[in-house]
Amino acid sequence: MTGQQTHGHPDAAQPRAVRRAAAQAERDRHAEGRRSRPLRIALFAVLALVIGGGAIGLVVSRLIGPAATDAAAIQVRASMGGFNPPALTVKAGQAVKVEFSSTDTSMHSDGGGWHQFAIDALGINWKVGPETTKVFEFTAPVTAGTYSWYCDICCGGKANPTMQGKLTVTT
Ligand SMILES: [Cu+2]
Repeated sequence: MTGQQTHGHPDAAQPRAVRRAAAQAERDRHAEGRRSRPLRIALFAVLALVIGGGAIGLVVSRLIGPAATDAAAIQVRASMGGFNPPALTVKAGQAVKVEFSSTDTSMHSDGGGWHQFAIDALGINWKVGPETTKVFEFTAPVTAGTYSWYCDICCGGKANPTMQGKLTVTT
């Protein structure tokens, strides 16, 4: 019993200290509240941007496929939906660089995400795997004309109009 009473004296001083600390904490909280509201909004905006941007980026990357590795090359992207672009125009005799990509994933049961870019008359037969990009080169014929290209891997093969495109050679 006496042991507890010896603590009586420090205990008596504590409430004042506690009150002071509480008042200080209250003032701090007010100051904090005023300061951190715009800060919290900014933080939220940044978080929303990062998360939203990441999600959008993921969707976009799924739609447009792998990033181009050669900015100087003509970009041709293939998916089950078709070729993008579905037509190209080049100059006769021109050295042409094409970056060909597949935007489809390997989850596609029809072709496994592989696509082809073939022009029999020009000896072109390029293939790319799922979500893969590859740079190819060819020299355009010296005479003007139009050539059809096709993909015979997916979607019923080259008979499918979505798996076709047109190369126009101009003089
Ligand atoms: Cu295809």
